[in-house]
Amino acid sequence: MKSDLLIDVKPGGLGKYETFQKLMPDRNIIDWNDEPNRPTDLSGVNYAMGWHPEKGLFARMPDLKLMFSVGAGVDHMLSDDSLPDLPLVRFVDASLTSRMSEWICLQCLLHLRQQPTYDRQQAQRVWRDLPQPDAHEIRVGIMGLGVLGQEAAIRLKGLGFQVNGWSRGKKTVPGVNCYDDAQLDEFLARTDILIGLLPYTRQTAGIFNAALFAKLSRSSPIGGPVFINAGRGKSQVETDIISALKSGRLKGVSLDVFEEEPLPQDSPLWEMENVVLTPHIASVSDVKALAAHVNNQIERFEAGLELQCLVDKKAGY
Ligand code: NDP
Ligand code: OXD
Repeated sequence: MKSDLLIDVKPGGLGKYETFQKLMPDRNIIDWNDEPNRPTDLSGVNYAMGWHPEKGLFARMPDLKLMFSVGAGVDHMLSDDSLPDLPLVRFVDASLTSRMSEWICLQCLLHLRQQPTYDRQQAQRVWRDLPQPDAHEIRVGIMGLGVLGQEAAIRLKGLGFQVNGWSRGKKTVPGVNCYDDAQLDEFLARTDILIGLLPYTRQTAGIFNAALFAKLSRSSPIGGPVFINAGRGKSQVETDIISALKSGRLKGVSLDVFEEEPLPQDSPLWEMENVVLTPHIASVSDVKALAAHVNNQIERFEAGLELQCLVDKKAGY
């Protein structure tokens, strides 16, 4: 039997550790969610994977060599002060990237085609058409031009939108106007639909706030700026989003992530106009792809090869 892999994923998160066992029959897979059968001694565990894992859990594994995040984001792991100083591998995969691009394109098209208004009209049996700009008149600005942001940019280009992107270091993406850290104001002034695909770090905490919304272009052909966020909820200030929607500073929003998840029942966002909410499902990790990715990285590690998708823990993503 090869060394243990411990999986700490709450039910409703992944919950299918059997997929891992099937792919790695000669490894002892510990399902940390199976409380009655949890081992007390965690020696022998060389690999551990989590999604919002119990704080302090990874520090209890004296033989741990490699850590995995179930998702692309790792803020849920790095927030554990006791996390061992070991390599951390995040999830990067074609299905995850594709799912995110689908969600982003869907939201951009919903706002371009004014679907929230037509939904309201349908509920009231109102037959009324609205002026309709074309995609090529709309400038979409993506904050976070990483794996997910770059693919979304390319797909949005394919739909005819003008696409701009902003990241810490300047990127080169065909057909996309790329801006770096120092050019945020310039980037925002040219944005009609703003997309958040940033990781949650000290630098990005609360970045989507009233001051930032005030810098967005005021000449959007769809009647005002739209904010779409699928990065992390703690990068947005929801009270500022609500005020901006009320004042008309924002025309609409689509949010998949929230400061607190699940979104509290008493949040005004639930009932506001031009607000599209989804429960952190923009891009869910596919369990088979995840198991293959983890297995592949463990095999690389054991063969002495370089690991892929390593997190820069200092940068926080
Ligand atoms: P990457 O690490 O590939 O990309 C992150 C991007 O953000 C990079 O372009 C990076 O800049 C940029 N960035 C980070 N910090 C800053 C900063 N302070 N200022 C400017 N730019 C910054 O991540 P992914 O694209 O794979 O994923 C992005 C995030 O999406 C994840 O961290 C996660 O939070 C979220 N996510 C949400 C999902 C959902 O279902 N809602 C699903 C999957 C992911 P640079 O390129 O210069 O390093
Ligand atoms: C992720 C997520 O980070 O689903 O992968 O949020």
